[in-house]
Amino acid sequence: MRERVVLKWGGGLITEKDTMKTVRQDVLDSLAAQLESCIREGIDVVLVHGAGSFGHMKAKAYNLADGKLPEFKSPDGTTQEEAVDAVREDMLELNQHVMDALTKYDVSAVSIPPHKWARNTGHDFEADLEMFASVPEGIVLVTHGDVVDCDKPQTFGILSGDDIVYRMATELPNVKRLVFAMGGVEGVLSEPPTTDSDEASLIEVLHKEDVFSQQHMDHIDVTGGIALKVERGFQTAEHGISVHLVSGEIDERVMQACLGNEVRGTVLTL
Ligand code: IP8
Repeated sequence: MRERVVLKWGGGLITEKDTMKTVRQDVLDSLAAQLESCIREGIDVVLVHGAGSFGHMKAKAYNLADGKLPEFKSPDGTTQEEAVDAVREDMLELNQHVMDALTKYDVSAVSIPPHKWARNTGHDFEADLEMFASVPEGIVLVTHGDVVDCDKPQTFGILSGDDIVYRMATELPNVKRLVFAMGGVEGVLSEPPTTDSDEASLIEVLHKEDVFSQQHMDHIDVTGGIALKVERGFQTAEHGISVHLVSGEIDERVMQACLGNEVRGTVLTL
């Protein structure tokens, strides 16, 4: 049986995070080419991508992460239900860019949006991941962060790709590695990348008990930023799976990490 790797392409990597619905085509092309090399090297990849500016901005504007708010009124008159549909559409659009990039590099892939197979949010969301285990060798299974239906009274909520990768990595057979490809950073930094201090340095090996200061950009990001990746990463590592956070913008680091080669980034260690 071929080794399996679960790979997350961060939304902040594949989109311009501050510009509504803008993809970074050069980055998508490079990531797709690296993924193709991985398949050629004989590993199977499950790909989960984030939302970036195709999800977080509208989700924030219409408070979708908090679920149904009976008193909610938006300045433009859009209801939360309309916003749920709009964000799902936008995510399908981003997913299409991802699928097109994969096709361009001859990668065969199938995609299923979480609002069709998952319910509720957080790492214990409800889903039967069995169906994903039967994807044939060499075919990349693709999914992404999404707005999913939730039990009442919440009714809907945001399911992050970071929660999905944890479940895929720990429930699908033969997963050896989880790789987070990120934009703007080379891994986990000792200081937030936005501070003026020169102190921010890459933590190459992050131990579970290590503390690091992290500024969560919650004015943009409705899910958990780097802190959620690290938390889900350690939960994954507890199942004996290696977890690596790397830059998706430099050289072929994502490919190297997926192949299990040593590469600059952050490795999580229990
Ligand atoms: O970017 C968030 O997914 P993430 C999904 O993987 C939406 O955390 C729709 C904001």
